[in-house]
Amino acid sequence: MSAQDIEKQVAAARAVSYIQDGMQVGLGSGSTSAAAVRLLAERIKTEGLKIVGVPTSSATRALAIELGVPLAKDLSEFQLDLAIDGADEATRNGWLIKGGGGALLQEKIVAAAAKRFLVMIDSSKLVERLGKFALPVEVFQLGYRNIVARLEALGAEVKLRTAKDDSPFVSDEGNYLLDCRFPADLYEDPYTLADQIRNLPGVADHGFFLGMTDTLVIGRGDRAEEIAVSRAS
Ligand code: A5P
Repeated sequence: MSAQDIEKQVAAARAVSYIQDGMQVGLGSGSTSAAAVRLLAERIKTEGLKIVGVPTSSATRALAIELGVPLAKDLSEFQLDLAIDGADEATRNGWLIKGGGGALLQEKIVAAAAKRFLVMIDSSKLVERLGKFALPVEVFQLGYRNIVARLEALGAEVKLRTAKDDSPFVSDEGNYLLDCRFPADLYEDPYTLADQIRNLPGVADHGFFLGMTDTLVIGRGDRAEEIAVSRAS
């Protein structure tokens, strides 16, 4: 296991330790979340822990089913005690960039429905300022090149995300992902940039998660550190 994978594992273990009997839990996507789902499955087996999960992607759903983690049957409405998820970048005040795995739409819906949103990262993801990681913007396929032009007009360098065979990557919702690099100064006020992106017709959502995080759990070496975050930041 690489040093980064160990940190992901450590962060996932700390996050899973917060899951209690009877909870409804949002299950994130990506490799850190997959580690958490595996640890949760272990607790279900060994402790008889009873929980109901709400997955944030088809990949997490498949993993949970494979490991016997119970999932909510009705996904038309849910209130969650806790949601746990990874991130591609996080600041100390809990601003995130997510969507590196292409699951940001469901991740945001699930995080927003949780009383507590706990974000698990390895130490390399903690940044002073967002923006090193390209911001994923999920767009409808119809007229997506128009949106590329509009994002470029905002100053972004835009790359259509591709799959292994070089065809466009398609999200669980059938959308495309545009990975955007904006000029550094625009990240100083991510709320304004987020609104500008969100207001473009054809944008399904963007990977900024602002004012949503309650706790950052950071894997550092073989230890987990925690930062409590104010949602107002
Ligand atoms: C999935 O769309 C993302 O938001 C992930 O949460 C993020 O990419 C973190 O992934 P890893 O845990 O694999 O680093």
